[in-house]
Amino acid sequence: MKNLISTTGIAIILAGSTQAASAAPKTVTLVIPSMDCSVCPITVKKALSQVPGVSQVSVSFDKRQAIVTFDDATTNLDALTESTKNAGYPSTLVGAAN
Ligand SMILES: [Cu+2]
Repeated sequence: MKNLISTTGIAIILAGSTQAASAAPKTVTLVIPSMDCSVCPITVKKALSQVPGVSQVSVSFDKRQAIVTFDDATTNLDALTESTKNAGYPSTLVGAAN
């Protein structure tokens, strides 16, 4: 049983690294209506940047939008929206590129 667990663990690690090597970066635009002053985008950007797998974040206060580039093998849309929600700014997807 112990053997089975450690073998499975190694298999997961190997599968993870293979995926990461071949993953294409994905870019999504999130709309964040609750940003109400010019400091809000800084908080939102910080929250999104801290999600593992996120490589680029651009937040527009004028448009109430955040454009996020991330590695879809490492993270996903739910993790992004969760991070802004936890920072106090619920967000939703407006469009996806790639
Ligand atoms: Cu603000």
